[in-house]
Amino acid sequence: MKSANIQLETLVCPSCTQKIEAALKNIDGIDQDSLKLSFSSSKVKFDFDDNTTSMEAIEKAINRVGFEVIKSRVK
Ligand SMILES: [Cu+2]
Repeated sequence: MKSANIQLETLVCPSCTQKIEAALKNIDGIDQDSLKLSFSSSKVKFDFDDNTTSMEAIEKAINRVGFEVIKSRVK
């Protein structure tokens, strides 16, 4: 398990977080219980299994719903 910390472009309304959350819920390999989105800081945190998915795939899923990833960190 790896833990990811993503800084998104500034989110302008709470429905943005819902869109991103919905996109991340469809990804196998993300530990859904660990998923936390902060509207006020435009950040996403979660744990994921890097044998099942990759940061690249996750970032693409975020891009697909219309948001930019500014920075991501994986530990
Ligand atoms: Cu919005």
